[in-house]
Amino acid sequence: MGLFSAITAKIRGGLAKTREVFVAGLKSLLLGRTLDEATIAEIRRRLIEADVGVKTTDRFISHIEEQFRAGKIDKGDQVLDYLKHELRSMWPPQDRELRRAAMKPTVILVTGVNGAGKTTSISKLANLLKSRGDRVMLGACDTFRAGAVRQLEIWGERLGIDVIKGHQGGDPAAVAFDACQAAKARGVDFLILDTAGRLQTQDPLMRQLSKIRSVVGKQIPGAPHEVILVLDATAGQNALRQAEEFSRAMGAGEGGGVTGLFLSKLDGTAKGGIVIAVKEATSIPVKFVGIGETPADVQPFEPEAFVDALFEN
Ligand SMILES: Nc1nc2c(ncn2[C@@H]2O[C@H](COP(=O)(O)OP(=O)(O)O)[C@@H](O)[C@H]2O)c(=O)[nH]1
Ligand SMILES: [Mg+2]
Repeated sequence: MGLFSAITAKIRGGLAKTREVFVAGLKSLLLGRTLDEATIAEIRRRLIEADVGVKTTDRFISHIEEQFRAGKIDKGDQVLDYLKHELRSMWPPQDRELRRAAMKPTVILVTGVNGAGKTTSISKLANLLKSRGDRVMLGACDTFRAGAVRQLEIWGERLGIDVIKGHQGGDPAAVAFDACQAAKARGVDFLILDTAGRLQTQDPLMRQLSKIRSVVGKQIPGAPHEVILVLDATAGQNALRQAEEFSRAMGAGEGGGVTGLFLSKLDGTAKGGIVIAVKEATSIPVKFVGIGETPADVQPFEPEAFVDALFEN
């Protein structure tokens, strides 16, 4: 109970904008009100506006219309209860836990477009794992962007976590190789690899990512055990497209594909419905959400806590 309320309190803070704009709007529309067709149309508009996604919104709205026209519901409060209930049951007990290799180290490859929040999210993940008692190492495979290595190094210094690096402009796969060697030699539990931002349409960069994967796989059996795609929650529909296209570009199936999503910057948007749209658009589980700019601003994604944080006052 104590732990649960702590989680809820933190995610509540991160979802403040969404709650104040989207949910508060819904509540003022529905609480204590009698339902009519115009209100149902307005609910639809607000769900779409909050990035909930067309498919899910239409499913909700059809059900509400049906119930309303059949005379089974006539109050706004009943709609709110229905929405909360639907949202809570949307996520099957999916595998949201971070995978862990049978033999350490577990390798996590982090990818996404420029500015999505990869490096920041890595520091959060590293911090979280370290706080759970795991030994973590970072590999600075973003050799492309000036300052990228230094950015990761600074996080490493602050968190007391080793960072393996090469030189700027060097081969990122070579850094990945060195990082694997070091991770094995030092017996760490997790190796997290930062990579340069890329678009799923940039063939050379996607090939570079494949090369990193194959180097890592040769060094450590089954690696990378997780491929985490970082998506910027403020990017709306673009984030959804990235999820679809990255997972296609990275190849699905055994040993391939994106294994989990890190939805960053949820604190920076009033459209937290994106979490729902991502569920609608892809079968890749959201494993973490980012709710601020410091290493502590991370939450494992828990649907119950998420819905509670959205709807409770
Ligand atoms: N508000 C907020 N900002 C974030 C979050 N995650 C990352 N950022 C910011 O997004 C910007 C880009 O992050 P960075 O990690 O450098 O992105 P990268 O290019 O994908 O490595 C930085 O200014 C971060 O502070 C988050 O969860 N919330
Ligand atoms: Mg970066």
